[in-house]
Amino acid sequence: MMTRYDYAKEKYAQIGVDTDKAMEILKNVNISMHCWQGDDVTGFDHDGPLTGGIQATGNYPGKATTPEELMSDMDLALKMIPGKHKINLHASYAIFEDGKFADRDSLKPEHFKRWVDYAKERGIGIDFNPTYFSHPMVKDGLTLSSPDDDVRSFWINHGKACIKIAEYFAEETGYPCVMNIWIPDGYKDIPADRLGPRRRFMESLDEILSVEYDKSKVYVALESKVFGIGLESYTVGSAEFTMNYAASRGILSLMDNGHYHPTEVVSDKISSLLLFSDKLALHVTRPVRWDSDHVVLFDDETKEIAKEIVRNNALDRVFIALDYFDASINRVAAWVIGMRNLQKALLFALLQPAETMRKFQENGNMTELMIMQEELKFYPFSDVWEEFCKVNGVPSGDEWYKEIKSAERS
Ligand code: RNT
Ligand code: ZN
Repeated sequence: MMTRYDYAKEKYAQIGVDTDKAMEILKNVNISMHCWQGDDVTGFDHDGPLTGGIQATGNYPGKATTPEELMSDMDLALKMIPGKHKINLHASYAIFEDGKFADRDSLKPEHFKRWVDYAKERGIGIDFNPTYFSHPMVKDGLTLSSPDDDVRSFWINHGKACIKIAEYFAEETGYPCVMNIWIPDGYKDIPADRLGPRRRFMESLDEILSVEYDKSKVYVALESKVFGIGLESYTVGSAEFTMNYAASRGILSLMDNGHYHPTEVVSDKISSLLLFSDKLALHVTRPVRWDSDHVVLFDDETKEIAKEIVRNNALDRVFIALDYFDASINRVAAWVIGMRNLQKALLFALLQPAETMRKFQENGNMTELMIMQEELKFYPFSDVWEEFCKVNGVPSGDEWYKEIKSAERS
């Protein structure tokens, strides 16, 4: 008897799409799962509030409060996500054994040894982020662009320390480490000087990057932003700043799809970046009316981003990470939903007859292109997804939630 998958396979084969091949490719795409969804971006190195113009809202019970809890929550999530992935850490998730605290400017690889052990036991890589927020040395909302020499040098030292930690991650795990720099710096109201802070940011970054590191193991990225809460009028690390900086210094641009004006889309930016740089990095999120960092869904823009990566043959040039923090629903489920949705979007993209569609466009046959695009929405995509889950040993449908629900921390 034909299974649903057999039927889907045949249906896709009729338009020249090989479903087995698509699943094989998807299996090897790793997505970087952000640790900060598990504890509302809190970390283990401070008691203060989340600052930097970002916010996690909601008070669903069961937030992880210790490294053990966070690690076991991440394990539970990873168990429900097909394939092998990476984890993405922030410097604020340093683990201080025996109460031996180190401030951000003096963090050492040893403060991340437990994370390395975690990754090695699971055979996965680690990406990293210096943490330029939630700290008393963020003065007047400024870090690397501050006019105060002490503030700037504290944060420059933080950046340098993080490069060394990123290198340690790469060396220990055997996987390259993407180290993404994002600073919240900006002003709530109209500044008198827009150039000065940006010049200081540029010089601070140059100093951080003067540290020697192995460029085949550590990929430094720079993330732009449009505005933050309380920092609405001016953002030092704007899109123009970060893209020009990254291009001129040979580091990666990181685009977060919550960091643009609401009608601007990252999916349209990817091809331009790919023409001018070898690699780029993404934070995939879901901005609802603003940079709200909602859980990633299987929605149009996520699909469009995935299509751009797949169609441009760039799965090995784009580092994909998730970035959202929803405290209003089960946090483990939030990870699973977002990771699986991104995978679904990639699979959806892999199941398109890209060449046929490109020819329609080149021949000016936009009518047939539209028909094809619409038809594809009704192809038996879900049967291929189910099969993908099955062959990768994870529950399909919403089955996965049962175990997570029963593991809920009271
Ligand atoms: C903030 C940026 C940044 C953070 C994380 C926690 O707007 O998106 O990437 O969300 O580093
Ligand atoms: Zn981001």
